[in-house]
Amino acid sequence: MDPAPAGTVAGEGITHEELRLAARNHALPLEALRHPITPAGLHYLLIHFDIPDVDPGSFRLEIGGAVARPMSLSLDDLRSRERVTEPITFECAGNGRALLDPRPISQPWLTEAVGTAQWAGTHLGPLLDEAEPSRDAIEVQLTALDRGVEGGVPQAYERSLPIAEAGAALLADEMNGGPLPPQHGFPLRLVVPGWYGMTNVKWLTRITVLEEPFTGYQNAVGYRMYAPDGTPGEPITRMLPRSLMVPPGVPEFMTRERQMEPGPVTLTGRAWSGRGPIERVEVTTDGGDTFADATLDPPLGPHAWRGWRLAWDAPPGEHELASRATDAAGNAQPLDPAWNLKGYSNNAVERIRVVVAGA
Ligand SMILES: Nc1nc2c(c(=O)[nH]1)N[C@H]1C(S)=C(S)[C@@H](COP(=O)(O)O)O[C@H]1N2
Ligand SMILES: [Mo]
Repeated sequence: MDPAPAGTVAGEGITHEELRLAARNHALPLEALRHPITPAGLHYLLIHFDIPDVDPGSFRLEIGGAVARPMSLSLDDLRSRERVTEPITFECAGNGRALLDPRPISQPWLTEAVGTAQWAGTHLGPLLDEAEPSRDAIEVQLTALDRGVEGGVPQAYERSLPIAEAGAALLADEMNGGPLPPQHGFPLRLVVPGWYGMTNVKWLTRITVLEEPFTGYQNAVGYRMYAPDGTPGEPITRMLPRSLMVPPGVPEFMTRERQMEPGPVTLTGRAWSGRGPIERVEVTTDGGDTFADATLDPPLGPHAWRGWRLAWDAPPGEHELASRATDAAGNAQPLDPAWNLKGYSNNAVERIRVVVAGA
């Protein structure tokens, strides 16, 4: 075969299938980290199948299974209940996947599958109490209206959640003060603070209380830490700590390498964890040889990312910047990724190359 023409790569790089997923499911542009609340159009997206077409007039949320009083609720019924609004950070469990080597073939996220919106709705806890789960209830099964085939299995998107965690979940019908956009779950979705994104079931239509563990695809097969030999391991639950930086300077179009002038600059970013409040963010400007503690902004809320900042007097030359978050439970971001077969929970630090003029 002829050599690949200059500027092209044969036999490497992402596949067209991954590219199609990446174009459907976009990430947060890193400069959008400057917004404490992510504008809806900049929030990352992950949709396994197609966005379903849902008629809000005939929509019902059914609550059934092992309960004394099954319920069927319209959107108006849900809106008449006590309302809460909260900034909540989401991150896809596959964030960081495309940085693993070898790369698990799936949605090829780099580091930016994250966003924080103001989610509003009503808590699931009081509704579940009214439905009165049986004493043997252990999980709630969450069934959505989008359907497709994954791993050869025809399915509606469905996840389960331990019933002990369900009370804190929000049945959200608003994002950033408006109705849910179609791509974010219109007319109703679940939001489970602190968990990786897959638990935030969009287009939610049925909640089934279970006395046995759910064995559906997205819990039993998907979203587990797989060993290299394909053995499914622990299920994916809460987010590990991660921090990201607003890249300073301006990017080179293709490489995104940053170019900037020498002198004082404030590096800023955001950090989050689903396992405890962020306690510390350290920043390196020399590729990890030394770290300095960033100043943390006041918290936005208990389940939202926390802003951080650090003054840097940028000297001429090439530098590698990175930030590392630690949460109150003592979990810290690793400098290098931990590999797993499906590419979940890679919270290794992000490295940003910067070229400061004047060398
Ligand atoms: N019904 C349904 N809910 C879903 C999904 C889906 O494909 N279908 N994707 C999940 C995944 S993997 C993630 S990361 C989040 C993404 O939420 P967002 O697109 O609103 O950011 O939604 C979750 N809820
Ligand atoms: Mo996800």
